Amino acid sequence: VSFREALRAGSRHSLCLPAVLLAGTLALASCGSSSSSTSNSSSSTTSSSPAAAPSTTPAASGATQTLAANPEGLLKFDKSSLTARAGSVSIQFTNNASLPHNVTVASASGAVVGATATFSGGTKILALNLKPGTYKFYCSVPGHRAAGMEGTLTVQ
Ligand SMILES: [Cu+2]
Repeated sequence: VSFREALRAGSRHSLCLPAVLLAGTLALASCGSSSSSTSNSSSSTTSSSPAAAPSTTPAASGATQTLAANPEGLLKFDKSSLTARAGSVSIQFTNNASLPHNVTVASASGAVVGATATFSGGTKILALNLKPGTYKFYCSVPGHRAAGMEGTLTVQ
């Protein structure tokens, strides 16, 4: 085997390299889209807070659910589950982080039933009319839901 032939073999080999790299990135890219909704099975019997006498009367029928984004800017809500009665449901969402967030509510099938605007600083109320069922709430800012900004809203 002459040196020239070895060189040629070597260059042919290095020609293959970009194709291998490309295949690698393609494989990576297809891996990234495979994270579907993982339903963490937290038994939802933690919401029965001791009946603290309500000093303020909640507005009409639907009690207001409160939810807050992590004030330090972590991609988290302060709650991973909410429970409400069917009918009018209000979610009072506070975002004191400098990072803009929203709250989006979707049905079990993934259909969005309502969302707040995306904002930072302050509180917005998302008023919905919901039938009994299990819903998801999440932040629809790209990447935030995947990073953990989601939870389950159970409507009874
Ligand atoms: Cu967000």
